[in-house]
Amino acid sequence: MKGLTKRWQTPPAAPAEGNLRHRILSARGLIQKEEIQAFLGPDLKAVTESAPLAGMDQAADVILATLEAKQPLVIYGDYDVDGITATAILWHVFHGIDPEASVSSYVPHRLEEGYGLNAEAVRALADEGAATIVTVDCGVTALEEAALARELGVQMIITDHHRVRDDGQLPDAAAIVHPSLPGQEHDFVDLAGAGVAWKLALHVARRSCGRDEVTPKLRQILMNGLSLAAMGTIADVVPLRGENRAIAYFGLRHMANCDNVGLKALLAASGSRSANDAEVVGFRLGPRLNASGRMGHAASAIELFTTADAARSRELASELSKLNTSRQEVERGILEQAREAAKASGMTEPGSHAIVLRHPDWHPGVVGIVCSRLVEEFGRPTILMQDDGEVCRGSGRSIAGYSMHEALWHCEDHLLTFGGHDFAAGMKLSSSQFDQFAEAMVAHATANIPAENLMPQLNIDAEATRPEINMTMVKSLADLKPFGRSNPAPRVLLRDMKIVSAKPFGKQNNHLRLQLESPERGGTYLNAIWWGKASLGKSATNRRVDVVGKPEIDDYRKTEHLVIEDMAWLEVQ
Ligand SMILES: [Mn+2]
Repeated sequence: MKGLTKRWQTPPAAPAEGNLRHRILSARGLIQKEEIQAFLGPDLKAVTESAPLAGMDQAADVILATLEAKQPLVIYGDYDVDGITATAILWHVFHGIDPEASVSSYVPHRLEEGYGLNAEAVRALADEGAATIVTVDCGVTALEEAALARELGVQMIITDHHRVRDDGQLPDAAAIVHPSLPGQEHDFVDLAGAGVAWKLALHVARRSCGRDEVTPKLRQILMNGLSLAAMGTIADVVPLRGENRAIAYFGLRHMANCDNVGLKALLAASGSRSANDAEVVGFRLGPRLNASGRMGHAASAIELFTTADAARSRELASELSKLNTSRQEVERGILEQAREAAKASGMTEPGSHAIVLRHPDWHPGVVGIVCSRLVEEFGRPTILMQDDGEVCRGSGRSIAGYSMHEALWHCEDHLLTFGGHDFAAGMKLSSSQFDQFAEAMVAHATANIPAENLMPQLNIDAEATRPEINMTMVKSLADLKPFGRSNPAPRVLLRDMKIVSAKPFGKQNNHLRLQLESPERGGTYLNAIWWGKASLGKSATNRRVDVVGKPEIDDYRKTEHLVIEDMAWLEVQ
């Protein structure tokens, strides 16, 4: 089915029995009573009582021995939210086990060093006397760096959740803690780096106590860490099911009581008192933390979560907010230029199924976010790069059903380095190769993406009737939170609604407020809003439509309403 702006994916054939919430759960594969109960009422035991991850015992041996011998231990992190929170989780638990322990952290510079373990950093840490390096959110493909660490006499413990190398080779480390090592898969393989770090932290804490029941102090540290793990899990966009759902659910719930001064300062700086919603992490906290890596150095985000000094934490939180504001400004500038350039290049026309552009002034730490916006706007995979005259550096984002990573493999002759996955990737190439690269990418995308796939897909959970969208039902849908990947906010289809009124609203009058009448033409109108669609305006009034949206509570009016995502005209005018 086709709407005005998206392809609709309606729920499979026979609609399930029961009320709207039941039908939504059933569309998401939750059918048995026990499954539904477990989903609606998560249990942290799913995380704390499941089998240990591969490598955890060996890792705990090395870590506890290092702490006991008071030898320097370095946590080697990453500059995104997942890596930042994972670093802070281990830092606090190790310090909790021994406040005198020599535990520090290292995070590579996003633009200068790039992602993952690098030899120069390993060498520098070894020179400074590190006895043990514990990676988080990286390292599982770092064969050479692990070999170097061994040569330098540093014990390397790798904790990661990224895919292992295609050839199956693993680094020669003292321990590898990972949820999906071939042949040693954990019951739940989709943990984020912060989830892996939290489970290791719990295991080490238990081992240090000699039993499963840890001390009250360590318990508090672990609960605070769970709030950090929730942030990493949500920000890394891993599926919010199974153990991840429990981590996100309990970590968000604990956030209001979390006594990490940095997290408190960050909540205050972002104008949120707590973060009971995954959206607060996605839209407020996450971007501020990521801004450190993109615009400055992620070390300041790690300091935020590890300092005990409240004044310093406020200073850091406000610094992150400023970096985020300048990131937004830079992003706006690139977006305007890139949008114009994309149109001018003809890459948004039929017959060109990808956008590949470069510019000398585009900030390589920000282009990835702009790619996402262009993908949304033009429905095409997009690559944007900064060209410094010699080398082009940039990022790409793709659409469902087209692997950016595979596309880059196809164009590897033109590339110096690249890495990533299906939806997102980073790459570097010599400026002289740019034109050939762009041509090859656009040709590959055009040949491999059917034209109809350029329209983004909208997955619908269930059909609903007007009376089903009521306060009681909408409130009960909140039990499905936290929403995120693999558990999005429920989306329903209402058929044959009549638009009774449609008026622009908002500061810039760019949104649309509507009233919809049900096919029975009785009962109360359904209030609805459609963000950014004021242009549809009066022409919509009196028309009949099928409409897709998310039932929500209008906080201001204290009633249920539908946040519209798309509609389809039922008759031609
Ligand atoms: Mn990660």
